[in-house]
Amino acid sequence: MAVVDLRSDTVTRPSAAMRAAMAEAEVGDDVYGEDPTVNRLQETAAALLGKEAALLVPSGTMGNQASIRSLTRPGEVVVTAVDAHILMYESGAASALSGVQIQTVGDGSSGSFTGTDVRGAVRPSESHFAPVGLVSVENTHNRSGGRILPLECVKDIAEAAREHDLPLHLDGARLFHAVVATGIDAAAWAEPFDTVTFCLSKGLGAPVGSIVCGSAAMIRRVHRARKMLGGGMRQAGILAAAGLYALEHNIDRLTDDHANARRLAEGLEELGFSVAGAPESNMVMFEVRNSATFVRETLARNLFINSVYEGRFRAVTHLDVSEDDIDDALDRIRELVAEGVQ
Ligand code: TLP
Repeated sequence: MAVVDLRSDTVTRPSAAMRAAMAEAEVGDDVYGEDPTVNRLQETAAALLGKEAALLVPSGTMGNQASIRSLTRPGEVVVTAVDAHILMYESGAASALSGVQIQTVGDGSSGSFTGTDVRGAVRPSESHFAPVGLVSVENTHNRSGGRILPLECVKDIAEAAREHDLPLHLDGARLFHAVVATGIDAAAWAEPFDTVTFCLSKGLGAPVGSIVCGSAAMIRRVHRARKMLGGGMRQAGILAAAGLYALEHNIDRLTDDHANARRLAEGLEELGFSVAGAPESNMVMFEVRNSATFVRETLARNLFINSVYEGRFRAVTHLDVSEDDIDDALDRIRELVAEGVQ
C-alpha cells in the first residue's frame, strides 16, 4: 500500500525539475552577500510582497523569531491569536531569545482577533504592567485548521496597533494559501506589516527555507538577528534556486490542495466524522473518539495523519498528495469505520 502522508505540507519532496534548478544554481558566499541566486530570490520575494527588502532564513521559526527580536525589547508583551505558532510550536523561543511574554487574545476556535482585542490588551503605562511591544498575526492560522483571517480584520487590527504605535508582524508561513483562496495578492496582505515571514518549504514544495520581508532598515536588523541565531548560510544559492522555482511554479497550484482538502472533509463527513468547519485552505480538522486505535490502524495502512491533541486530528493536503491519494485515504478510513474505529 503506497504511503499517503497527510501529517503536514512540510513533508513535500523537491520535484525532479526543482532539483535540476538546484543543481544548476550559480552560488557564492551569502555571508558576504555574494550569492547571486540568494540575491535574486530575495529581490523576487520583496517585489512579490511589495516590500523594500527580503532575507532568506533557514526556517519559519527563525523568520518569526528574528522578526520578534528585531521588533521588541525584553520585558515587552507580544499580542497574538489564541494557539499561535509562535506560542505553541517554537520551543519557547520568544521568551528565551527575546525576553518577551506572549498574550493571546480573540476567538480560540478560529484563531481570529480584532482591533478591539488589541486595544483591550494595551495596559496603562505604569510600572506594574509589561508594555505591549508588538502585535503578531498568523495567516493562515495553523491550529484552527488553516483558517483565513479576512483582510478587513487584518486592517482593523493594524489600525488599533497604529493608534498605539505598535509594530506588526505577520507569520505568513502559509500566506500564499490565503492569496489563492481569496484572490487578494500577497502585497495587499503584507501592506500593514513591518515584517512578514512566509515559508518556501511548506505548500510551495521547497526542501528548506523561509523569507522575511520588510523595509530595508528593518531587514538590516533581521539580518543581524539571523546571524546571532546562527542562520548565516554560505552557498545557499542551491536552496534559493528551489525557492525561486517554488515561487515561479507552485503558487497557483495551491488551489488543487484546497480542493483536495474540501474533498477529504466531505468524505470524512460522509463517513460520520465530525469535521471542524469546511476547510478554507489546505487543512482538515476532525474528531476521532477512538484516537489510539485510529492512530495505530491508519499507520498500519500507511496513512499518516497527526493528532493535534487528544481526539482531534489534522490532515494537510500538499503537492505530493493527488486527488486519487485522497480517495485512497478515504477508502482506508472506510475500512476502519467498518471495524468500528471512529
Ligand atoms: N508548522 C509545522 C509544525 O511546526 C506544527 C506544521 O507542520 O504545520 N508558522 C506556522 C504558522 C507554521 O505552521 C510553522 C510550521 C512555522 C511557522 C514554522 O516553520 P518551520 O517549521 O519552517 O520552522
